[in-house]
Parts: sequence; C-alpha cells; structure tokens
Amino acid sequence: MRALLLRPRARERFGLGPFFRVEPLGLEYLGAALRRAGHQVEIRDLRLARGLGSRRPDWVGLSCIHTLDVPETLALARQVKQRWPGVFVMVGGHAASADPDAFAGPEVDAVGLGPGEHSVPLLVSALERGAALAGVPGFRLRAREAQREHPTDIDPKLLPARDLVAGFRTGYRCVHRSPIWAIETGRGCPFRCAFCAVGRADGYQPRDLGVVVRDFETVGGDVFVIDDLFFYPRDRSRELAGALAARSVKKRWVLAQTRADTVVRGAEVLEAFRPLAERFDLFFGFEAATDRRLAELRKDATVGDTEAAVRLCRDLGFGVTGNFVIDPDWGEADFEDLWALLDRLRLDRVGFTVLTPLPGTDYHQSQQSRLAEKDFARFDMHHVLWEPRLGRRRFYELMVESWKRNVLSSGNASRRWLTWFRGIGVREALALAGVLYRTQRLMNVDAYLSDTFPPELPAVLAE
Ligand code: B12
Repeated sequence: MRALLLRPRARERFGLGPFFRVEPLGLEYLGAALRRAGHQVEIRDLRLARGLGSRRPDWVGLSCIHTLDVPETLALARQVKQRWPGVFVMVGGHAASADPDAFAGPEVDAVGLGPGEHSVPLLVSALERGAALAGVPGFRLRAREAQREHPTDIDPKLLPARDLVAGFRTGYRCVHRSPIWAIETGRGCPFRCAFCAVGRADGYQPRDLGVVVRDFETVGGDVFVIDDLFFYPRDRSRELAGALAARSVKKRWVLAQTRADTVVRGAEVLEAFRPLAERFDLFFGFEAATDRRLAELRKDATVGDTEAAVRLCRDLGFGVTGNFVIDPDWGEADFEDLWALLDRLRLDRVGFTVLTPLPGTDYHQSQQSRLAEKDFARFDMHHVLWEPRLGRRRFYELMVESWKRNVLSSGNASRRWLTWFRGIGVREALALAGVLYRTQRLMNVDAYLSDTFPPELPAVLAE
C-alpha cells in the first residue's frame, strides 16, 4: 500500500514557532514501521512544501501533535478527501490521542491513540485485505462498533526513517541553528502535573540503548533530544551517557528538556553527559515562583529545587532556559513573586506561557466550564481562553512587563543579546536578528488584545 504522511502547516500567531521547526519524528517512526511491513511511504512536511503531490496514495496519515494545529489538520483532511474522494484518512499524534472527539467528523476515518508503529501497519494490512478494522488495537474509528481503543507501546528497536525528510532537512532549525536533528531516547514522564497530558499516557517507555547510540552516531552535529523528561530514569541515563562516551560520540550542540528536581538529584548523571556536546543547553519547565503555586500545579518540585538546579547547571557548564506559566487567575502580587525569583535566578533565557487547559489534562477537566474561547487555534499558550482575574488589558500588561524585564526586549536586555551574537557566523546572526524582530510582537499588549475573543459586553450595552 502507498502511504502519504503529512505534517500540516503551522498557524503561528505568537511565539517562536518558525524558529523552532523540528522534524516530524513521529511520522519518521511510522515510515520505518510501514516500510518494514513492505509498504511504500512518502512524507510531506507542509510547513516546508506546498501541495499534496501528484500521485494518489492508497491512504493518508496526518500528524497532529499540538491542539493548536487541530483546525489546520481538519482543513487538510477535508482537502485530501476533496482531492482524492474515497481515500482513507487517519490522524494521530499527541493532540489527536488526547482529544479524539475533535476529529469525529466525516473527513477523518480513524484516529490513532498513542504510538502508531505497531497499530498503523496492522490497520493498513486490514485495509489491504478488506478485513474488518474494528479488531485493530490503538484506534478510534468513525464507525465505532466493538473497537479495541487501547494504545499499543512504542517499538524500542526501531530507528526513524530520516531519509524520508531529507529534502526538508535544511528547513529544520532551533533559533539560529540549522539544520538540526531530533532524537528520542525514551517517551513519557512519570509525573502528573495538572497542566500536562504526557504523564497520563502509559508512563515512561525507554528506547533500546544500542539503537539510541546508533541514532546519535548517524545524525548531524546539532541535536534536540525531544524526550519529555531527559536524565530519567537515573540508572538508565547513566548507562546511556557511558555508552555514548564508549563510542566517542561528540556533538556540537545538544538541547534537552528536563526538570529541576531530576537534575538536582542526579548531578552525577549530568556530569556524565556533559562531554557529549561542546555546548549543552537544558530547557526547564520551572512553571511557578512559589511553593504554593507549584503545589497547585501538582509539579511535585519546589522553588528550592529550581534555584539549586540553576546553580548546578552553571557549575557544570550547562546553558539554562526556564519557562514559567502565567495563570489567568493571578493577581498583581503573583507577578511580583515571579519577578523577584527571576532577579535571583538571573537566567539568560526565559519564556512565559499562559497556563492553558489543554485537552487530556486535569486542568482541562477542572476549567472546561469557564472556556470562553472555543477556537483550538488559540490554544497556543499565548492567548487567554477566559477573562483573566485582572482583566485582559492589565493581565497582558504584566505579561509583557515580564518579557521586557527579561531576555527578549531589544531595549532592556540588549546586553544579553550581545552575548548571544558573540562567536557566531553571519548566517546565524541574521537568523538571530529575525528572532529578535519577531519576538517584539510578544511585547505588544494590543497585539494580544486584538487577537483575543470579543469581550463580553456589560448587559446594559448589549441591549
Ligand atoms: C518536539 C516538540 C515540539 C517541537 C515541534 C515538533 C514538530 N514536529 O512539530 C517544538 C519545539 C517547535 C514544539 C513547540 C510547541 N509545543 Co511541542 N512538543 C514536542 C514534543 C516534546 C515531542 C514531539 C515528538 O516529536 N515526539 C516524538 C514522536 C516520535 O512522537 P509522536 O509525534 O507523538 O508520534 C508518535 C505517535 O503520536 C503516533 N503518531 C504520530 N503521528 C501519527 C499519525 C498517524 C496517522 C497515526 C495513526 C499515529 C501517529 O505514532 C508516533 C510514533 O510512536 C511533545 C511532547 C510529546 N510527548 O508529544 C511536545 C508537545 C506536543 N508540545 C506541546 C506544546 C504545548 C507546544 C507549544 C504550544 C509550547 C509553547 N510554549 O509554545 C509549542 C507550539 C508551537 C507551534 N506554534 O506550533 C504539548 C502539546 C499539548 C497540546 N495538547 O497541544 C506537548 C504534548 C508537550 C507537553 N508536555 O504538553 N513542540
């Protein structure tokens, strides 16, 4: 069977989306699994290519990992059905698994739940034989009789079919670094933060150590390890660092995502990994500035962990980017707490996102009835989805003030930007300047307000 796998276009209103363009790794794993089963595969990354191509495929698979991509994914599914009437359309990826109901319309025939490397070839084989689809695990089908919705596991021995995106490689970037490669050493997270749905899937699933080392050996010099929680579990991490060192694997730059408490309790793991890259950056979700707010988010970590992690990373020579979530229910004092912590941490790179009830999270369940904004395209962690406690204008003024006090302001923080520009080439410097230009929109209160759902008119005006 001939498969066409599509990564939809991204509709980015705010944020650094265009500067963090990461390869569609999920589709590359599906591509590898499908080829192993004897099928033909083409991947088109519609962030970088135009059109669906000329050859009619036997079926089409769409990846939807972000809820904000749901409207674009549905529009693409409709376009596919129009172009090739009768073609079978599947959608998968994190956002589809977390909220399969969003894809209940006629344009989608099957929604993949969880990892697809086992389930997708099984469904395709059933399609090929004209057999019943209902017995295939890991899907929700449009015709919903007697299904086995339970997701299947990842295939830890599989290597992604990276050649399928070779034509797009130069378009994959992290800020000024390009091309970059994405690697996954394990999937999932054992924590249960209220605002995140990743930990609620099937816990943590590691990839085979030898296969991961081979993957590291074959990709380029700039690598984004997309694991939900890197340096976890500790013993396996230490083993991976040892295996990479034993094969003399060296990279120019590595970026990984992790937690403050994981780092603080695993200093020796960090030390073991440090020689892997000339420059090693860590992205942390620090989330909040007080233990009370952290406990409300069920982060299971403390501000003490945040401060200790930053100190440790500095000592060991890791770069730190810290992200904080700004709750629409915050008062002025919460912003003051945030700025006080930032003054103590003195981070070079900081990000702020609006605490957003993403489908599949406990926070979504608790806040669903408040949602004034129903357009999934605005579930991008920059829009508010109901009227904030301080009112939208004041809320965004304080959010903008948070950005301004930190790294992205061209005025306040130009000194820090200069350190970013140091030692990089002309092409990279131009890309960085583009980032600086684009981020100025993050500091424009009216840009947020003009793109936010219409205010509820006071009853007297509405009459
Ligand atoms: C890499 C990544 C990114 C990259 C982009 C990746 C890309 N290719 O587009 C970057 C860094 C740019 C990014 C940005 C953001 N991200 Co992001 N990202 C991830 C991350 C860490 C890994 C995704 C990945 O590659 N996984 C590895 C591959 C192998 O897995 P996979 O894609 O899930 O594929 C498997 C299955 O899903 C399935 N499958 C996949 N496709 C298909 C298709 C079919 C047809 C089928 C049947 C099955 C199937 O099989 C695959 C193999 O097992 C995930 C975390 C996660 N666990 O998903 C967050 C995640 C998807 N991101 C998230 C968020 C919130 C964001 C941001 C909004 C954050 C922000 N502060 O702005 C932005 C949005 C940017 C934008 N404007 O578009 C959330 C999404 C929550 C939600 N409901 O929307 C996640 C889940 C993180 C989290 N902990 O909450 N992200």
